[in-house]
Amino acid sequence: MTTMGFVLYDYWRSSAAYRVRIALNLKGLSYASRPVHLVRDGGEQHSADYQAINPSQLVPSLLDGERVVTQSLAIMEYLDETHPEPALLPADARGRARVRALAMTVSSDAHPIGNLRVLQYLQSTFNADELQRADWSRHWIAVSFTALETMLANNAATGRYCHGDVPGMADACLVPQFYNALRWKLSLEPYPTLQRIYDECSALEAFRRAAPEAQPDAPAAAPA
Ligand SMILES: N[C@@H](CCC(=O)N[C@@H](CS)C(=O)NCC(=O)O)C(=O)O
Repeated sequence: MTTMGFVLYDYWRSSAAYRVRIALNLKGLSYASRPVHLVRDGGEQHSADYQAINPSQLVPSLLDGERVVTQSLAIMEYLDETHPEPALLPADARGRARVRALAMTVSSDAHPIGNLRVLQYLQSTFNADELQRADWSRHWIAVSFTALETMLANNAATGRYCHGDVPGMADACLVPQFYNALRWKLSLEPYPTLQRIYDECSALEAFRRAAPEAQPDAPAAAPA
């Protein structure tokens, strides 16, 4: 089904926005992308206009008509409740708890400490240089990836994707974080299950269209 009326405040390299792009694509929901440049002019997320939409000064924000929904996980659950098919969460409570736990290992544990504003604060307040900031990012992604690898490997509920054979909310969180890991050149050898699921997802059109380099605001030659 295709529904008009969604506007996504987006940034090509935002992994939280990337999650929502995947979710919208998986559901076949069309949307208009409204890029918020996170770096130019000190970051458009800090402008008064954008703060009126999202006081957290973070992307993504989703406009559904007049209604603003923020927080990527809340947005994905909102989409799932308003457009149930295909589902991003399993039908059973235990399955939903597992998928949310996988998703939150990315969104609550790994992602916030590697966010742009954290890296900027490390630089401005503690003089952390580029190599130190890259080390920081790799370290915290590795901590969460170690947990995720254990949660996913040898678990009967893991299938072709994070939960069974249908891609869903956990995959929409894993893939963007895996993209971040590639960007920071984290060694991925210790995470064969994550790599396998990333490869499976990357073969799907919904994920390919959501990829940073496929976004309208991506620079022509996207930086590494
Ligand atoms: N918990 C939020 C996190 C959103 C977030 O951190 N977005 C990043 C981009 S991935 C951002 O806007 N960063 C801007 C900044 O750090 O100033 C969500 O899941 O939506």
